[in-house]
Amino acid sequence: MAKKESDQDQPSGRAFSGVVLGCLTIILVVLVSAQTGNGQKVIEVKMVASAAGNVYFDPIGIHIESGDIVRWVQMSGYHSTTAYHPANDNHELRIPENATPWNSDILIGQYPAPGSTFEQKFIVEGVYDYFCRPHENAGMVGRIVVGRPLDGPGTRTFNYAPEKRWKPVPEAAQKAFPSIEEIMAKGIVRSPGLD
Ligand SMILES: [Cu+2]
Repeated sequence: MAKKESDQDQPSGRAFSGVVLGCLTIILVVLVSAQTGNGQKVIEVKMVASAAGNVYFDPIGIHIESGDIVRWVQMSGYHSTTAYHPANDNHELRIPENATPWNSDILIGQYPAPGSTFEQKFIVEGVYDYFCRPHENAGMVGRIVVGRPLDGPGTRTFNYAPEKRWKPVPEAAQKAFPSIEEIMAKGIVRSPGLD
């Protein structure tokens, strides 16, 4: 009799785990579609080298929400989008402590050619400063606020930790950043170098 019971248990056990698996799959599908269907946005930032010789990111400052994606689009000239982070040539840390640094390296194409865009998803709240590798000294930088600015590396003064011997942010770049207050007030700050 004991054997018969266990024989009966096994199929119902399988059926139960099948139901659980089915429910999990449905929950997973709902979660994924909610993430891509709702809320999550793609915000574009142009990378420009103008005929007049100006190089800039436009917008230069954006306020986004956690989970949003930023897509950089190389319109003219050749640029990179590179986070201020020691992992990138020992540059000063100017993104949240536990955020992932990014570096596109110099993009190889101009929009709409392949290799003309780079995307990064932002999760951790805070302020993110980034630069263009070939044009950092010309002040080609940008700033992203994800959610609330909070208190992190991107909210500190430049060269806040000289003992770390990070590569300092060049003066032209320091002057180019829009303020966090302006980004929070406007949501989008256009590049002043527009032409
Ligand atoms: Cu550039």
